Amino acid sequence: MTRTAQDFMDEVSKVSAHNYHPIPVVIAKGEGAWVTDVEGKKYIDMLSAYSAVNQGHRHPKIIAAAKRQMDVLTLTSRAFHNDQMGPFLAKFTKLAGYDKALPMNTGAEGVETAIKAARRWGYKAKKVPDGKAEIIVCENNFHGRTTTIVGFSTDPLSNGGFGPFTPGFKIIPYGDAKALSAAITPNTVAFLVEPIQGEAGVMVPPAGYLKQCYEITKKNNVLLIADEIQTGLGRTGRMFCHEYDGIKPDIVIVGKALGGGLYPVSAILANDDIMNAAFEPGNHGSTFGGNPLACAIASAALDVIVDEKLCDRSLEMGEYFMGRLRGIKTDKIKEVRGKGLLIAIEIKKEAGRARQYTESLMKEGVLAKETHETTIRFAPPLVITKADIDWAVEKITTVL
Ligand code: IF1
Repeated sequence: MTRTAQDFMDEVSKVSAHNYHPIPVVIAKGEGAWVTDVEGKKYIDMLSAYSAVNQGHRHPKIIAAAKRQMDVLTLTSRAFHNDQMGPFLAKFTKLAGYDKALPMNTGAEGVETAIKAARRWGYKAKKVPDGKAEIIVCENNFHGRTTTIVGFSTDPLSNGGFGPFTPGFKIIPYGDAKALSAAITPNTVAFLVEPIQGEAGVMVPPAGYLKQCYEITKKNNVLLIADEIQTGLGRTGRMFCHEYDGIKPDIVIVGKALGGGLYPVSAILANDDIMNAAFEPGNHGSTFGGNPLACAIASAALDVIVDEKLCDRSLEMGEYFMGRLRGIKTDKIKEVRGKGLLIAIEIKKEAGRARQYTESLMKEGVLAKETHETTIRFAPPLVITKADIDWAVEKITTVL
């Protein structure tokens, strides 16, 4: 007897920890911007695994690169060199405009790597007294799930009961450059910020915010660390969202779509002054970070973004999509906001809860994910077509 979606969900409920409350769909296949469930129903993917599938599901060039590499070499650890890491990092650093990159696996590891880099730089280059380094972060941040990272989260759901936490973090309001100025002390080594806060509800800061922050950090010999894990690699209509502010953060953290939708690959980018101050043989690493399979996949993932002009496409399709959403005639929408293909509909409080809408959308064949009570987020693969968007807007209109 074939198993129904309900059978799969019941099984997960029994054998898996209950650390998620997924939309009740069981996906079995994906291609481009579309996925198919175990019962053969097709859906448009309006989440892209939180921007990890920017290139679309199973992009043929990325799959081919992975298969090629799997047939020759997959893992060596960093105890030995492999022939894929150098070429990948050369391509990546040239594209991003930094001297060096340090590859890891998940986004949270990338963030941890940036925190370690900033602290070491602070002690060695800025001469902060030992053990006193401070890093400034923002309210409603989301940077990952490690104990250090959730320790500076302001979301009780993320860190409740997981303490004690790592000291050395100071929290300021997001989007407020004056608050950054006021929070800096002689021991501040870095300001860690998302160019757009994703999990907080696609919160786009005031225009020029990052530029102001950059100027403040430069004046005070503080590093600006941009967490571009969700906003990077074309998602917001540029390769990196910080390009809108015409700045170059001291450290950029990249993840998600760097793995081309099939493998966890993250990295930090920085110039020699920081990388050389921070790292020496033995003080940081990862068994899987920089492995040849990851590097072959990430290299192809970058090629697809460049060759298929996915940044321009994201900008163009994002503007079209946002325009169409703003044109929906309904009294339920409070605001449509976003940049590129990172978009949110804020529904009015009296219109119910976002979750009702994402579940109704699922029944109509549109997979989106709510965040908090009143925000529905839309972040489709950047390869999405205008026809796909039109199809989705029709369903979204029906639901709203
Ligand atoms: C989950 C959220 C999104 C991130 C930024 C670092 C990380 C993330 C800006 C850590 C990860 C993911 C985690 C995933 C859901 C998703 C998410 F809702 F939780 F907040 F995208 F909005 N910096 N975000 O967005 O990267 O270690 O996960 O690779 O279920 O926890 P990771």
